[in-house]
Amino acid sequence: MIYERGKSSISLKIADITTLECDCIVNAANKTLLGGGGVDGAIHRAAGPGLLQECYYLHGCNTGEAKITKGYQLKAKWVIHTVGPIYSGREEDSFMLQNCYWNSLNLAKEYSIHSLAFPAISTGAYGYPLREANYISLSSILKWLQENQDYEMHVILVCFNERFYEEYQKSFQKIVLE
Ligand code: AR6
Repeated sequence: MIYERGKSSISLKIADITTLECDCIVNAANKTLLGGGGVDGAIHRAAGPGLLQECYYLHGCNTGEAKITKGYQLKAKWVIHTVGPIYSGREEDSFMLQNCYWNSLNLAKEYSIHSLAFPAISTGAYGYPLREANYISLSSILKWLQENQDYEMHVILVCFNERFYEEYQKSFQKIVLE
């Protein structure tokens, strides 16, 4: 656990996100929402074909926005699909990445979801530098939790390996010290 206040918490976990038993997992998808590689591919494989069928009816998703489906064969009841920015080094990248976390949390609240696991959106195929991305995601999540203090929300940040875990811890220290 790296943060706990009132009804909310943030924890870090080294895991394959598809194995988690929480209300909802977030998918780092592309604009088509019709599957891909990385975490997107893993989620579709683990959820089974029902997920892709439901995704067809969503008609894609813009960068920074989020859409929800059921979890099918996953342990998680729901999947929120969000589309991170393809890293370009421009200022709008960070705005889009913040939106991914913010809009996913808003959508989760709408569906009465109380535990939500995020992968490190955009840090794989989309090339976002890990340190910058972690700082943006943590700041955005902390701001959301502070603005929604009346709502119980447990956020799990899923790290694919130890390097991600260490980088998240460093980013958190930096934010706390600011
Ligand atoms: N569990 C947790 N984290 C994972 C898993 C997993 N099973 N698999 C990968 N990661 P990426 P993006 C981490 O490339 O950068 C897809 O093709 C991985 O180490 O999955 O947002 C989509 O369809 C990395 O840190 O997503 C899009 O076209 C993070 O998840 C595109 O990739 C995100 O890596 C999206 O690119």
